[in-house]
Amino acid sequence: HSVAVLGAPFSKGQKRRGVEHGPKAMRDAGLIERLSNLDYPVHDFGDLSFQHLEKDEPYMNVHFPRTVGCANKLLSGAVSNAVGGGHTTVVLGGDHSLAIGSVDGHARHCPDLCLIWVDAHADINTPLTSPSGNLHGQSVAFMLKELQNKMPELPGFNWMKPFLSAKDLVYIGLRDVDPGEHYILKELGVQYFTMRDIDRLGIQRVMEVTFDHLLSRKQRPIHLSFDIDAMDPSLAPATGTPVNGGLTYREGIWITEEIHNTGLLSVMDLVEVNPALGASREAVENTASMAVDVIASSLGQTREGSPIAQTQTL
Ligand code: DIR
Ligand code: MN
Ligand code: MN
Ligand code: MN
Repeated sequence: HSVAVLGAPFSKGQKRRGVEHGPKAMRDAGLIERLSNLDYPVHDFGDLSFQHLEKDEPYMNVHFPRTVGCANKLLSGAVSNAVGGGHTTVVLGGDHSLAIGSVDGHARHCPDLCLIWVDAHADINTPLTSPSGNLHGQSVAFMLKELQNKMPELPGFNWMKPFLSAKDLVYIGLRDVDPGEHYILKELGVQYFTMRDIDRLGIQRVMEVTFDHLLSRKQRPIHLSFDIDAMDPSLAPATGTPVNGGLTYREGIWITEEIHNTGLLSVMDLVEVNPALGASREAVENTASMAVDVIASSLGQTREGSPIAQTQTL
């Protein structure tokens, strides 16, 4: 097994500048060295370069549709190539709209994938329900087959078709869901765990039910889309839309350790680290370091240590 790292310095899925520097912040926090300590080769493919589109007027209420669509088309191809090359692939965001291309590219190679979305937000607004017009709050709506007839045709998106069923998706960490999103979640019967559910059940049970829901019929590749704002803002302050009452450090790492232990993680996104938004340098470094811990533990870094690493030093 090998790991591919792909930077996606993209920010037009929302309106705050700075999130395009997320990949650099995570690399500066030692991401590649940390992954090199695990026991497989790491290929850093660097950052993609996305096109600037001069004319990209809003369509309905949606901002930068052509720019976001075009960037996601590029990312989809890159992720599809990396997965096709046999790599477990890590996409560094960038804002969460890039999950559209990341999951699409993954699905081209692995049509039976399932999706675990760890986020304070459901990102399932349609262009019609979106209160902000930001595409990072709509990513999942572009993927779902069940929402096809609720999605207007957006300029920039004619290269893709919805590919995911609502039953193949689980949310963890929700605590800021818009009314239109709540309606969609209920109507489609999506499995989701809010922070309240985590309080009630405990994170261990939440992960058991998640895997029951997604994997009990058959083992299949997992796409983990991890928005750093799922974590409590005390741990990850440098992000665009922080919401109080998030995951503790130990809940966050439990989620990723359990996903690693399935042996099925195929692609992960780590998004919404915005180094321009920390109140201090320390706040930015803490956020990037949290993101690196989430990625490393998704890929097999353990809290109990590993026997192989130990023999090498003896
Ligand atoms: C809000 C915020 N639901 C929207 N979404 C965010 O704009 O649709 N997602 N921040 O991460
Ligand atoms: Mn290789
Ligand atoms: Mn998100
Ligand atoms: Mn979010």
